[in-house]
Amino acid sequence: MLNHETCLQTTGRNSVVKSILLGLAALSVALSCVQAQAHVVLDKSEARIGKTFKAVLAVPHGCEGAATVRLTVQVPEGLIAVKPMPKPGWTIEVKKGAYARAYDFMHGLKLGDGVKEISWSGRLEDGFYDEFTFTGFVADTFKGGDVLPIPAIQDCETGAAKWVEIAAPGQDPHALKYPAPLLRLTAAEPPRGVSKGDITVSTGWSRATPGGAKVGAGYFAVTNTGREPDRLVAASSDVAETVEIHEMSTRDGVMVMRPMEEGLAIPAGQTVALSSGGIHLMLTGLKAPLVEGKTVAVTLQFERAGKMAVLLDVLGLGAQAPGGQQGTSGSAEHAHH
Ligand SMILES: [Cu+2]
Repeated sequence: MLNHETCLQTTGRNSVVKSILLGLAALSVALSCVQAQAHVVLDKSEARIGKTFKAVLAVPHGCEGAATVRLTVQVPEGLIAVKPMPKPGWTIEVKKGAYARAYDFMHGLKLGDGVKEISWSGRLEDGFYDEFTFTGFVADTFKGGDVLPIPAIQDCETGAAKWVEIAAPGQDPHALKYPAPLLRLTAAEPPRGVSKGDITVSTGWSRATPGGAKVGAGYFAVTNTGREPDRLVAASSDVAETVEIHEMSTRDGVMVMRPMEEGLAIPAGQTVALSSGGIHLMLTGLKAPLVEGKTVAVTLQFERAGKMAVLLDVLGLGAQAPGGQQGTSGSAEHAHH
C-alpha cells in the first residue's frame, strides 16, 4: 500500500488529481506507478571485467516531492580505484578503507585499499534531473554475467530513498520498490599479448605526446620460453619514420641514451622488460601525436622468432608506468631529444 501512495504522490500533486486517481482504483494506481518507476539507475549498466568503467547514476526525482540534498554510493567489493567526478554546487566526501583482498590492477599493480563510499552533498529539486559520475576498475575476480548491485542512498530535505534492495533468487526485480542500481559485468577480453615460436611479447604501452613532439617511446616485456637465445634486432611502425631500440646510461652524471646497434638479447628462459628510464623503443619522426586511450601498432623483428606485430596502449602524458604510477625519473628519455 505504501508503494501505491508513493506512486500517487509523484503524479498527484494536488488533492483533486489524487482523489480522481484514487477513485479510479487499481487501474489508476497501475498507471501512476508507471511514471513513478523512474528509479535511481545507472545510465549505462554494463562494464567489462578487468577494465576501467564510468558509472553515471541518474537521479530522476526527489523523495516524494522533497529536494535531494545528498547522494551516497556504497562502492561494492571488487570495484577498485574508484574516483568520484566533482559536480559544481556539490561537495564530495569519500570514505576509504581496505578491500577484502588485494586485487590485480592494471599491468601487474596490486591494490589493497581505496574508496568505499562516495557522498555528494548539494541540492536537487524534485522537479529536476541530475547525474552523478564516478570511475573505477572492475577487478578480474568476477565472472562474465555477474550482476553487481551498487547501493545508493538518496537523502532529501525530508525523508530518504534507499536504493538498496536486491531481488531474491526467483523474485521479479520489477517488484522491488527501491531496487539498487545494477552493473552487469561482461567477460574480460583475452590477454592482448602476442606469441610466436618461443617468444611472447606482453601488451606494451606508450605515452601520449604533446602537439608538436616528434618522438615517442614504447615499453613492453619479452619472454623467451625456448632453449635458444633470441634477439630483438629491429622495429618499425607506420606512425613513425624510424623505430630504434635504445638503452639509457649515466655518463658524467647525465642520463644519456644510445641505440643498441647489436639489438637486445633475449636469453633463453628469461623475460626482458623495456621500461621507463631503461631500455625502450624510440619512435622518431612521428607522423601524428600519440593520443591517450588509443593504441600504436609496432612490428618487432626477432632474429629467430621473426616478425611480430604488437600493440602499445597509449597512456597519459605524465605516465611513468602502466597503472597510473607517476614518477620523475623517466622523462629523461625525451629531455635529450
Ligand atoms: Cu631513446
